[in-house]
Amino acid sequence: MNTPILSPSMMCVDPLKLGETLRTFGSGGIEYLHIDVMDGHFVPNFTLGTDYGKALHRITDIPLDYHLMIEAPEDRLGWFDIREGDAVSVHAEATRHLQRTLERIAATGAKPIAAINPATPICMIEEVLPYLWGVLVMTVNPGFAGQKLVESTLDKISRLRGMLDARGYESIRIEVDGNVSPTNMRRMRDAGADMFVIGTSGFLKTSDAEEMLRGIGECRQIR
Ligand code: S6P
Ligand code: MG
Repeated sequence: MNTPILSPSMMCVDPLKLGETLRTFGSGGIEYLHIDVMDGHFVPNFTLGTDYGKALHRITDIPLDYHLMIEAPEDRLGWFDIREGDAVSVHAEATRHLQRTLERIAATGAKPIAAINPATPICMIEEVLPYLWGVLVMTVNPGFAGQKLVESTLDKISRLRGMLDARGYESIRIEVDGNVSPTNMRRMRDAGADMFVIGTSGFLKTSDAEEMLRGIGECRQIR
């Protein structure tokens, strides 16, 4: 099993405490910063824009984990400041050209991830396994923070882990996003997830640095 890694959701960070929070993430050894991009079409909301990642790249060395909840991502990758070492996820439901899009992401030096909504079956990504660094299993319907876990996604994570391992893709990461509380994180980890988006259900329920660091420590206990 891959070592668990953490990717806190930047849309859940208090924008007035951005600098302090990034320093806390640095102290906590945070591996990625999860950037939720919503277009008002694929999901019913708008969040972080194209300039946000660019700004973060100027002030931190922590790689970005772009989560593009946008239609036709293949035409819009160039709008983002994607750097080598970043991760980029695109939704299987949002593109007619998933394989091409994943190859375009890989060509930038970033790590390609295919994302699937709770109702999307894992067979949707079966043919693109050779092009993946990770699969993002949405554990809530995308669009908003603060939602409740869709319980059926736990079994889906187990089946996906089983499929990946059986086919020799043990190194493909399973990222989970939505209601990753400490309790749910344990359950998701047991099911085979190894990359965790932490938002308001986890250590981003607070903007207090010490409390946040304690929350990060709690996540690190989950091996
Ligand atoms: C949701 C988005 C997520 C949220 C995250 C919030 O559409 O993709 O990344 O920011 O799920 O976490 P929580 O703990 O509030 O569900
Ligand atoms: Mg997300």
